[in-house]
Amino acid sequence: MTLRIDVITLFPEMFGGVLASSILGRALREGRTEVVLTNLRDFAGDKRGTVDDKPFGGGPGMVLLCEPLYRAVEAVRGQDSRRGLVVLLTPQGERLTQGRVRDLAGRERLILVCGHYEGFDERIRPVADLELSVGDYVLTGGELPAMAVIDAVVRLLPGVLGAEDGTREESFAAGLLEYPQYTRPREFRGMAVPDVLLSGNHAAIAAWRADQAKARTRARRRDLLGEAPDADG
Ligand code: 4FV
Repeated sequence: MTLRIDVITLFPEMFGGVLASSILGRALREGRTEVVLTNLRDFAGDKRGTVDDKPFGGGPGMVLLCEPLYRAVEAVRGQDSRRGLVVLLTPQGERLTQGRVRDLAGRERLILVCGHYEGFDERIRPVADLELSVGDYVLTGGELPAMAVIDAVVRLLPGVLGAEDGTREESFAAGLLEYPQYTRPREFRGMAVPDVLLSGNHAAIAAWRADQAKARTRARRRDLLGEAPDADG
Protein backbone atom coordinates (compact mmCIF):
# COMPACT_ATOMS: atom_id res chain seq x y z
CA MET A 1 0.00 0.00 0.00
CA THR A 2 1.62 3.25 -1.08
CA LEU A 3 1.55 6.25 1.23
CA ARG A 4 -1.32 8.66 0.45
CA ILE A 5 -0.69 12.32 1.35
CA ASP A 6 -3.65 14.67 1.45
CA VAL A 7 -3.10 18.44 1.66
CA ILE A 8 -5.81 20.90 2.74
CA THR A 9 -4.80 24.37 1.56
CA LEU A 10 -6.15 27.69 0.31
CA PHE A 11 -3.44 27.73 -2.40
CA PRO A 12 -3.25 24.32 -4.14
CA GLU A 13 -1.65 26.04 -7.16
CA MET A 14 1.49 26.59 -5.05
CA PHE A 15 2.25 22.84 -5.14
CA GLY A 16 2.31 22.39 -8.92
CA GLY A 17 6.00 22.83 -9.63
CA VAL A 18 7.20 21.01 -6.54
CA LEU A 19 5.06 17.93 -7.22
CA ALA A 20 5.99 17.80 -10.92
CA SER A 21 9.75 18.16 -10.69
CA SER A 22 12.81 16.06 -9.96
CA ILE A 23 12.69 13.17 -7.49
CA LEU A 24 9.20 14.02 -6.18
CA GLY A 25 7.78 14.27 -9.69
CA ARG A 26 9.28 10.91 -10.66
CA ALA A 27 8.03 9.25 -7.45
CA LEU A 28 4.50 10.47 -8.17
CA ARG A 29 4.68 9.45 -11.85
CA GLU A 30 5.94 5.98 -10.80
CA GLY A 31 3.05 5.68 -8.32
CA ARG A 32 5.37 5.28 -5.32
CA THR A 33 3.10 7.71 -3.44
CA GLU A 34 0.06 9.88 -4.16
CA VAL A 35 -0.58 13.50 -3.19
CA VAL A 36 -4.18 14.77 -3.21
CA LEU A 37 -4.74 18.55 -2.94
CA THR A 38 -8.01 19.87 -1.48
CA ASN A 39 -8.98 23.56 -1.56
CA LEU A 40 -10.23 24.70 1.84
CA ARG A 41 -12.33 27.39 0.15
CA ASP A 42 -14.53 24.64 -1.33
CA PHE A 43 -15.77 24.10 2.24
CA ALA A 44 -16.66 27.71 2.98
CA GLY A 45 -20.15 28.20 4.39
CA ASP A 46 -21.20 30.99 2.07
CA LYS A 47 -21.19 31.88 -1.61
CA ARG A 48 -18.40 34.40 -1.02
CA GLY A 49 -16.09 31.56 0.07
CA THR A 50 -15.40 33.01 3.51
CA VAL A 51 -12.82 30.94 5.41
CA ASP A 52 -11.49 33.52 7.89
CA ASP A 53 -12.61 36.36 10.13
CA LYS A 54 -11.31 39.00 12.54
CA PRO A 55 -9.96 37.74 15.89
CA PHE A 56 -12.25 38.11 18.90
CA GLY A 57 -10.64 40.50 21.34
CA GLY A 58 -9.18 42.53 18.48
CA GLY A 59 -5.69 42.42 17.08
CA PRO A 60 -4.13 42.39 13.60
CA GLY A 61 -4.91 40.02 10.78
CA MET A 62 -7.48 37.33 10.22
CA VAL A 63 -8.03 33.90 11.77
CA LEU A 64 -9.09 30.73 9.95
CA LEU A 65 -12.68 29.72 10.78
CA CYS A 66 -13.16 26.28 12.35
CA GLU A 67 -16.28 25.15 10.43
CA PRO A 68 -14.79 25.08 6.89
CA LEU A 69 -11.69 23.29 8.26
CA TYR A 70 -13.67 20.65 10.12
CA ARG A 71 -15.83 20.10 7.02
CA ALA A 72 -12.72 19.80 4.87
CA VAL A 73 -10.95 17.34 7.20
CA GLU A 74 -14.08 15.17 7.54
CA ALA A 75 -14.67 15.17 3.78
CA VAL A 76 -11.04 14.33 3.00
CA ARG A 77 -11.04 11.58 5.62
CA GLY A 78 -14.10 10.08 3.95
CA GLN A 79 -12.31 9.87 0.58
CA ASP A 80 -10.24 6.83 1.63
CA SER A 81 -10.58 3.89 4.03
CA ARG A 82 -7.17 4.68 5.51
CA ARG A 83 -7.76 6.86 8.61
CA GLY A 84 -4.69 9.04 8.08
CA LEU A 85 -2.67 11.06 10.57
CA VAL A 86 -3.97 14.65 10.63
CA VAL A 87 -0.99 17.01 10.84
CA LEU A 88 -1.40 20.73 11.53
CA LEU A 89 1.51 22.85 10.26
CA THR A 90 2.06 25.60 12.84
CA PRO A 91 4.98 27.43 14.48
CA GLN A 92 3.52 26.18 17.78
CA GLY A 93 4.03 22.56 16.79
CA GLU A 94 6.71 19.97 17.56
CA ARG A 95 9.85 20.87 15.66
CA LEU A 96 10.20 18.60 12.64
CA THR A 97 13.24 16.25 12.83
CA GLN A 98 14.58 13.43 10.63
CA GLY A 99 13.35 11.02 13.29
CA ARG A 100 9.79 12.29 12.91
CA VAL A 101 10.18 12.24 9.12
CA ARG A 102 11.12 8.55 9.30
CA ASP A 103 8.03 7.96 11.47
CA LEU A 104 5.73 9.71 8.97
CA ALA A 105 7.29 7.80 6.05
CA GLY A 106 6.16 4.58 7.73
CA ARG A 107 2.50 5.59 7.81
CA GLU A 108 -0.19 4.67 5.24
CA ARG A 109 -1.78 8.11 5.04
CA LEU A 110 -1.07 11.71 6.07
CA ILE A 111 -3.53 14.63 6.01
CA LEU A 112 -1.54 17.89 6.07
CA VAL A 113 -3.48 21.01 7.10
CA CYS A 114 -2.01 24.34 5.96
CA GLY A 115 -2.78 27.48 7.93
CA HIS A 116 -2.75 31.03 6.58
CA TYR A 117 -3.14 34.58 7.83
CA GLU A 118 -2.66 34.87 11.60
CA GLY A 119 -3.37 31.19 12.06
CA PHE A 120 -6.09 28.81 13.14
CA ASP A 121 -9.06 29.27 15.50
CA GLU A 122 -7.89 27.46 18.65
CA ARG A 123 -10.83 25.04 18.45
CA ILE A 124 -9.25 23.50 15.35
CA ARG A 125 -6.51 21.85 17.42
CA PRO A 126 -8.62 18.83 18.54
CA VAL A 127 -8.91 17.75 14.89
CA ALA A 128 -5.15 17.26 14.71
CA ASP A 129 -3.25 14.11 15.71
CA LEU A 130 0.03 16.02 15.48
CA GLU A 131 1.20 19.64 15.24
CA LEU A 132 4.47 20.21 13.38
CA SER A 133 6.71 23.25 12.97
CA VAL A 134 9.47 23.47 10.37
CA GLY A 135 11.30 26.07 12.41
CA ASP A 136 11.11 29.05 14.76
CA TYR A 137 10.16 31.67 12.22
CA VAL A 138 6.80 32.84 10.84
CA LEU A 139 5.74 32.20 7.25
CA THR A 140 2.74 33.57 5.37
CA GLY A 141 1.21 30.12 5.18
CA GLY A 142 1.59 26.42 5.93
CA GLU A 143 2.10 25.51 2.27
CA LEU A 144 5.91 25.67 2.25
CA PRO A 145 6.10 23.67 5.49
CA ALA A 146 3.75 21.08 3.94
CA MET A 147 6.01 20.87 0.88
CA ALA A 148 9.03 20.39 3.14
CA VAL A 149 7.27 17.53 4.93
CA ILE A 150 6.23 15.91 1.63
CA ASP A 151 9.76 16.19 0.20
CA ALA A 152 11.49 14.86 3.34
CA VAL A 153 9.01 11.94 3.67
CA VAL A 154 8.74 10.87 0.03
CA ARG A 155 12.52 10.68 -0.48
CA LEU A 156 12.61 7.98 2.24
CA LEU A 157 9.99 5.81 0.52
CA PRO A 158 11.18 2.53 -1.03
CA GLY A 159 12.64 2.95 -4.51
CA VAL A 160 12.35 6.75 -4.58
CA LEU A 161 16.06 7.52 -4.23
CA GLY A 162 17.15 4.19 -5.66
CA ALA A 163 20.80 3.20 -6.08
CA GLU A 164 22.18 6.65 -5.42
CA ASP A 165 20.37 6.29 -2.07
CA GLY A 166 22.43 8.43 0.35
CA THR A 167 19.94 8.36 3.20
CA ARG A 168 21.98 5.93 5.28
CA GLU A 169 24.92 8.25 5.86
CA GLU A 170 23.41 11.67 5.45
CA SER A 171 23.00 14.36 8.07
CA PHE A 172 20.89 13.32 11.05
CA ALA A 173 20.82 9.67 9.85
CA ALA A 174 23.02 8.83 12.85
CA GLY A 175 22.04 11.98 14.71
CA LEU A 176 25.16 13.74 13.40
CA LEU A 177 25.78 16.30 10.69
CA GLU A 178 27.14 14.79 7.49
CA TYR A 179 30.91 14.66 6.76
CA PRO A 180 32.39 17.00 4.11
CA GLN A 181 31.77 15.92 0.54
CA TYR A 182 34.13 16.49 -2.43
CA THR A 183 34.05 15.74 -6.16
CA ARG A 184 36.25 16.74 -9.12
CA PRO A 185 38.44 18.75 -9.69
CA ARG A 186 41.03 17.46 -7.21
CA GLU A 187 42.29 21.03 -6.79
CA PHE A 188 40.20 24.18 -7.04
CA ARG A 189 41.58 27.66 -6.47
CA GLY A 190 44.20 26.25 -4.14
CA MET A 191 41.71 24.10 -2.27
CA ALA A 192 42.65 20.42 -2.54
CA VAL A 193 40.59 17.32 -1.89
CA PRO A 194 41.84 15.56 1.31
CA ASP A 195 44.35 12.83 0.28
CA VAL A 196 42.56 10.15 2.28
CA LEU A 197 39.57 10.40 -0.09
CA LEU A 198 41.85 9.67 -3.04
CA SER A 199 43.63 6.79 -1.26
CA GLY A 200 41.21 4.01 -2.11
CA ASN A 201 41.66 2.87 1.51
CA HIS A 202 37.98 2.44 2.41
CA ALA A 203 38.62 1.79 6.12
CA ALA A 204 40.66 4.99 6.38
CA ILE A 205 38.01 6.90 4.39
CA ALA A 206 35.22 5.62 6.68
CA ALA A 207 37.23 6.56 9.79
CA TRP A 208 37.99 10.02 8.41
CA ARG A 209 34.33 10.58 7.57
CA ALA A 210 33.18 9.46 11.04
CA ASP A 211 35.70 11.82 12.68
CA GLN A 212 34.64 14.68 10.43
CA ALA A 213 30.95 14.11 11.16
CA LYS A 214 31.58 14.17 14.92
CA ALA A 215 33.90 17.20 14.72
CA ARG A 216 31.48 19.15 12.55
CA THR A 217 28.55 18.31 14.81
CA ARG A 218 30.52 19.35 17.89
CA ALA A 219 31.55 22.59 16.19
CA ARG A 220 28.14 23.51 14.80
CA ARG A 221 25.37 21.60 16.58
CA ARG A 222 26.39 20.50 20.05
CA ASP A 223 22.64 20.23 20.81
CA LEU A 224 22.58 17.18 18.52
CA LEU A 225 25.14 15.58 20.84
CA GLY A 226 22.86 16.41 23.77
CA GLU A 227 25.55 18.81 24.96
CA ALA A 228 24.86 22.37 26.03
CA PRO A 229 26.22 24.93 23.57
CA ASP A 230 29.77 25.92 24.67
CA ALA A 231 30.12 29.24 26.55
CA ASP A 232 30.79 31.26 23.43
CA GLY A 233 28.36 28.97 21.47
C1 4FV B 1 4.80 27.52 10.15
C2 4FV B 1 6.07 27.14 10.63
C3 4FV B 1 4.34 28.90 9.95
C4 4FV B 1 1.99 30.95 10.80
C5 4FV B 1 0.69 31.63 10.56
C6 4FV B 1 1.21 30.30 8.65
C7 4FV B 1 2.42 30.37 9.50
C8 4FV B 1 0.15 31.07 9.31
N1 4FV B 1 4.09 26.41 9.94
N2 4FV B 1 6.09 25.78 10.66
N3 4FV B 1 7.09 27.94 10.98
N4 4FV B 1 3.01 29.05 9.67
O1 4FV B 1 5.11 29.86 10.05
O2 4FV B 1 4.90 25.37 10.24
O3 4FV B 1 -0.86 30.19 9.65
